[in-house]
Amino acid sequence: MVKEKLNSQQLIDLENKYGAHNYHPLPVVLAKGEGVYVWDVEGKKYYDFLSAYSAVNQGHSHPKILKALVDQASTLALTSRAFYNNVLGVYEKYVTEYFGYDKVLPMNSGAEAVETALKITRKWAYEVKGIDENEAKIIVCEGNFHGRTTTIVSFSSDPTSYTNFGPYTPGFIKIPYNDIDALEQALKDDNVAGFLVEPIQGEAGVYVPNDGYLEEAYELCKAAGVLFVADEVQTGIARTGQLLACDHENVVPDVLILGKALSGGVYPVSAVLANDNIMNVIKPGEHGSTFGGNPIAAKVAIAALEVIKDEKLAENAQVLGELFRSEIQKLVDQSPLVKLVRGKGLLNAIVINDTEDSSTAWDICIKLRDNGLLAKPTHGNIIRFAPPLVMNKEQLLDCVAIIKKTILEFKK
Ligand code: IF1
Repeated sequence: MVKEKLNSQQLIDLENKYGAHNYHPLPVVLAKGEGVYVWDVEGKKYYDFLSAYSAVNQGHSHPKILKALVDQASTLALTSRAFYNNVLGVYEKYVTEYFGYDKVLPMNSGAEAVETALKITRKWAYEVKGIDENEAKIIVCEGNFHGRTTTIVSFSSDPTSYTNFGPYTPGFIKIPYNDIDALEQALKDDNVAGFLVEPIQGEAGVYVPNDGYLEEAYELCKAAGVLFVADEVQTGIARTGQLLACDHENVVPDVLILGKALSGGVYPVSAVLANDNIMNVIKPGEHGSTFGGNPIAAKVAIAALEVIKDEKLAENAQVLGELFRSEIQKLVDQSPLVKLVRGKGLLNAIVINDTEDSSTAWDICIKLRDNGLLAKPTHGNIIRFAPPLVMNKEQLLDCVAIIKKTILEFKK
C-alpha cells in the first residue's frame, strides 16, 4: 500500500482523534528543523521564535549534538544505574566543573529535576539543619512554573495547573515574586528549608525581577540557613545572555536545576547540581530513575555544553537581546497595540494592550505564522519571543521586521 503523504490538516485531525487534548497548539504542523528555521508539512519555512520553550538554544539539528546522539545510541544506549558505564563519570566530571559544583544528580525531565531538588532540600533540612521530621517548608513564588507533577502543581498559583489534581502536597509557603520584604518575613519561620525560585519567571510572562533581587534573596537565605534553589531549566544554558541567569547577579545557588537546552533539545536531559555538604544526604537506593544519567544523555549533554562555549552563545544572546529589545521598543512607541517589551538576553516577551482573556495575542501569533515566524502567547495577552541562540544579526533584524509588519498591519 503506497503511504500517501498526509497534509497538515490530516495530521492535526490524527492528533485530535488519538491524542489526549492536553495542549492547544498553534495550527502549524512542523516536519523539519535546522538551526533557527523550521518547515511545515507543505514545505513552508519559518523562523522558530519559541525554541521549544528554550530547549533548542543551540538550534535545531545541530550536527555536533546529533553526532554525539547517533554515535552513542549506536554503541550503548542504556545500562541503567545497576551497573557502571564508560560515559557517565566523564560527563559528571565535565558538567560539575562546567558549572562549579562538587556533584550532579542526573535526571531526565525538568520536573523530575525540580522534584529531585525538593527531595534533597527536605532531606538536608532534616539531616543537616536539624528541622523536625515532616516539618520542613519550602518557600516558592506566586506565578511560578516548575513543571506538572502533583507535588509541583500543589504549589502553583495557576488554577489551570492545579484544579482537580488534589489532594495537594503540603509544606510550601507562597510569597509574591520580586518582593524582598515578603521573603524576609517568610524566612522568620525556623522550619524553612529552602527557597525555590526562577531567576526570571518564564511562563508567567517573562517577568524580570528588579536588579539586585536575586542577590538580596540569596543573602537573606544564607543568613537564615536556608538553601537557595534556582530553577534554571528555562533561563539557564546561555538563554539570558549569561551561562546562568543567576550569573547576572553573581549569585551561586546552593542547588542548581537544569534541563531543556542541557541536551540542545535532541533528548530529555536534566540535572541537579550541589556541593557535597548538600548532595551527600542522598545515599544509595534513596533516589534514581531508569534513564537518569544514561550514556546517550551523558554524551549529548557534553556536546550541547561544548557548543554553548565554542559558539559563544551566551555572548550572542546578550548582544542580540539588547538589539531586539531596542528595536521592539520603537514598535512599542509607535503602536497602541503593544504595551511593553521585556526580557534578558534572548528570553523576551511583549505585552499586548488587551485583556488577558482576549484572543488578540493568539490572533497576532496566527498572523506571525502567516508571515513566517512562529511564536505563542504564554498567559493571555503576553507573547514570548525566544529564538535559538545561534541566530545572527541579519536573521534577527529580519524577524524584527516580520514582527513590526505583523503588529502594524494587525486588525482585531
Ligand atoms: C508545558 C511552560 C515554559 C520550566 C521551568 C521546570 C520546567 C519548565 C522554569 C519543567 C518547563 C515547559 C513545560 C511545557 C511548556 C514549557 C513552559 F509554559 F509550561 F511554563 F517554558 F515556560 N522549570 N517548561 O519552564 O520541565 O518537565 O517540562 O522538562 O508543560 O507545557 P519539563
